[in-house]
Amino acid sequence: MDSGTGPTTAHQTSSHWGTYEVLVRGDRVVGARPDPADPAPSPLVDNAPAAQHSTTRVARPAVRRRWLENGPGPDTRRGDSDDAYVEVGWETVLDLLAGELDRVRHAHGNAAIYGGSYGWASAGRFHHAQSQLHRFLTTIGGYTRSVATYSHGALEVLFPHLVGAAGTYDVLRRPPTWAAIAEHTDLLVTFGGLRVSNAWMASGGRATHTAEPGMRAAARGGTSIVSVSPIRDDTAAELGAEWLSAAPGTDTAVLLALIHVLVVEDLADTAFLARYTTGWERLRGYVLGESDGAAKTPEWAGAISGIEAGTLRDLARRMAGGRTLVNIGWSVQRARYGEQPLWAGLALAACLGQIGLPGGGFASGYGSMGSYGGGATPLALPRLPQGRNPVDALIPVARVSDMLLHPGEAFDFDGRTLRYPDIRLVYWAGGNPFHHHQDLSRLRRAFARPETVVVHETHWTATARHADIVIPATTTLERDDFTAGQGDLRLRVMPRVVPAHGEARDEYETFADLAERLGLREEFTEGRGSAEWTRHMYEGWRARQEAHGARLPDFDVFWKQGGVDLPHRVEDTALFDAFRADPEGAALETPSGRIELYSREIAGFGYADCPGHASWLDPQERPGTELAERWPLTLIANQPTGRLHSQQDMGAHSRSEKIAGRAPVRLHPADAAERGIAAGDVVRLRNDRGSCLAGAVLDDALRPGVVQLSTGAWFDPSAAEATCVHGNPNVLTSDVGTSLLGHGSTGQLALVEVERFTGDLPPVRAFEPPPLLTSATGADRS
Ligand SMILES: Nc1nc2c(c(=O)[nH]1)N[C@H]1C(S)=C(S)[C@@H](COP(=O)(O)OP(=O)(O)OC[C@H]3O[C@@H](n4cnc5c(=O)[nH]c(N)nc54)[C@H](O)[C@@H]3O)O[C@H]1N2
Ligand SMILES: Nc1nc2c(c(=O)[nH]1)N[C@H]1C(S)=C(S)[C@@H](COP(=O)(O)OP(=O)(O)OC[C@H]3O[C@@H](n4cnc5c(=O)[nH]c(N)nc54)[C@H](O)[C@@H]3O)O[C@H]1N2
Ligand SMILES: [Mo]
Repeated sequence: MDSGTGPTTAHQTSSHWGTYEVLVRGDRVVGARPDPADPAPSPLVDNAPAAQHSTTRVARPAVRRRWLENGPGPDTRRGDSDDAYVEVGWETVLDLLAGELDRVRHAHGNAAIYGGSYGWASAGRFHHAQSQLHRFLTTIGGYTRSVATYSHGALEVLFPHLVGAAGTYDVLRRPPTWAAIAEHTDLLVTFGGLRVSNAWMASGGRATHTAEPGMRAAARGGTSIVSVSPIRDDTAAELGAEWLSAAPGTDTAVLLALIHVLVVEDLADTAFLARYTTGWERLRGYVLGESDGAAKTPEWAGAISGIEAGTLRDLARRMAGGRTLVNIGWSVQRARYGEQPLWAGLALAACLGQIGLPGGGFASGYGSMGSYGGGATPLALPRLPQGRNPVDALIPVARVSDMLLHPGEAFDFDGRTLRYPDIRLVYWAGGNPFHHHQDLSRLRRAFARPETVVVHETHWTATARHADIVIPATTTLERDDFTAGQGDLRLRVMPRVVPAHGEARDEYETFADLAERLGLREEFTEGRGSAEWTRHMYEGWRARQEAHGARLPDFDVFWKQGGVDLPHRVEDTALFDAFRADPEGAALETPSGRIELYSREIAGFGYADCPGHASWLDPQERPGTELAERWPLTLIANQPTGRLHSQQDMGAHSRSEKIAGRAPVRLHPADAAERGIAAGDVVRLRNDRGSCLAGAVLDDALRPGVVQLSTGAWFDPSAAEATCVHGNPNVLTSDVGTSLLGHGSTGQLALVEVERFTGDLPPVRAFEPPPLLTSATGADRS
């Protein structure tokens, strides 16, 4: 392979960041360019060529030498950067892995296998890594799973209590469209901004990017935007938004103060509150300070958030004076007590009385995901059936370190007491916990506990380097698939354009061969190969669409024409309109049938970190606290502009943002000056949990006291100068949940100090594969 000669051809492909064209010469991807039909393509497509042929690609199955020599067992050296791997042939690795799965399930039961495997993997409906893994693990008797997401873990658990399960689904999937906002919304108040770079993304991709044009059209059409955020450029300058610079983690105080103004100025819609909500009197008493002696006035909130009391008063009046939409960005709930700003935001929208009106009310996700506000496709997309997992052990997804470190211990979750299973084998495919989880030093200790860690990867990520058995997976460019995201416009074909790298195989083939060794091949494959499965999935989906009246081409025509527009799209989604029209007939699935501003259920759980109504709970990690005397700057670890999470970090676009090869950290010029830091300096960020190097960028778009280091630089523990010499912020973040209710990730915020780095600069070795040895049994290489 690697000929790289001959004519260059262009081929359609798709990713979570959109549909684009790859340019192929011989066996190599030599370029990438946006789809000409996409009005707002993402620059991330430039990462594809280098990522596809990176030296970090996993070329052959590999087994960690110490595991191979010593057998399964806990190992504190798991993940050491000089730990060597032995490359072995496929027959060897499949025998070894099947034997190990069999040993664990028979000795300890299937609940001892952790198969949560959280992560974004790649676009593609059939070769989706988690779907493949979950189907396989279910076939062999089940696994401990994870529930909810890092994205909006607090929302997923809280909102069913407040608006019911269907209401929660609608909040995430059927908010007012950008077109409805342009037409109806006078004022969009968004907490956490409207980041254009975030809107490049949709899980499964999006045929064309509609969010950024939607935002622009709304702003042009007369919708005023107020962005409450610690960073000005969370909202594009072209939108003309008003920026209210707020201290991170203080949104609940701001929201409660806005409610306070509505109450004392008699602007709250008491008729709406009486008809559609329950618990208003309690919340009102709290806001007025009757229940705790502290009125939640704009002055009170101003002292906490740094926003002037007068500004908050004006804002509340403006909100009551027209059609207003309140958006709580997902980042705002990805912090300690993340349930509270959501609940307070919903309560504020209820006070305004516009929930269920076109372009008004509450939403959560504009500027967080490109599909949000882009319409809906209510009929399910084609999906690989995963069967029913017979094991009922589960964890909220961000409790992974707790689970591994505390087997058998009880924990509270959403009103239940559960017990952590005793995990012996961790199986990950399509995720990178050493990117996504908080407090990576703690995660390393947790990953030392299991007897065996198995990772399927395309690349030698930090997670692969914590595995005992590494299985090389193909990339999307090496297999035939098709994709669409939720609410997408088109189902599109993703053909194979280059041969597999090295000996990488499709996950489907790996799992089919493992199933065979465990006597379950037929159960896993149902007698189908990959090509039969993609056809079967498409045709089953087509039949369901046609039962609802659509006419669609058969698989061969679909494949040849490169895609098909999704039928049954809902272009004018709206939230809680049916409930508003008929609050009895279309009652919410809550105990009261209404929006719960006070939840007796939640109050009954007795959680100090999530009481019965929206409350200001002071997080330890915020400016002004005792901890802030030692760690005076607030780190915002938001989503990267250069890539999706850690994916393709070695790509051209991602690398173009780095400084001295490190992740860029933005500082306010005043904070930098105080510390003798100049633009382009390498700096070290520190707190009690760890340290990392990064490259300084000075920018007054930040609120003073705030530093921003996005996620996704590959974790690099290869030198003593810092826990990570490349700039992964998760060495600094805290592994504590939002609350006992939701246990959501709190990765967005952490207190830190930043200093100029003056020592000898250690190299970044994240993109070097680990030491690879050739096996004595390597003879069976195929
Ligand atoms: N501090 C902080 N941390 C955060 C966040 C934050 O705001 N702050 N945000 C969180 C959020 S919202 C999320 S969603 C998570 C995201 O965390 P992840 O989803 O874990 O991050 P990715 O880098 O997308 O990981 C996907 C992995 O799958 C691999 N992969 C791609 N295709 C395939 C395939 O076909 N097969 C296999 N086997 N592997 C494949 C990629 O190489 C990559 O390593 O991060 C969370 N972490
Ligand atoms: N380019 C790109 N886009 C992505 C992703 C990616 O990795 N890369 N990841 C995708 C995924 S999986 C998800 S879940 C979404 C996440 O979407 P979000 O959670 O909305 O995105 P973030 O970029 O983490 O945060 C948005 C902004 O919130 C602001 N913010 C932080 N803390 C606070 C606070 O306490 N109060 C207020 N008012 N504002 C605050 C920050 O300034 C930050 O820039 O993004 C998606 N989009
Ligand atoms: Mo996410």
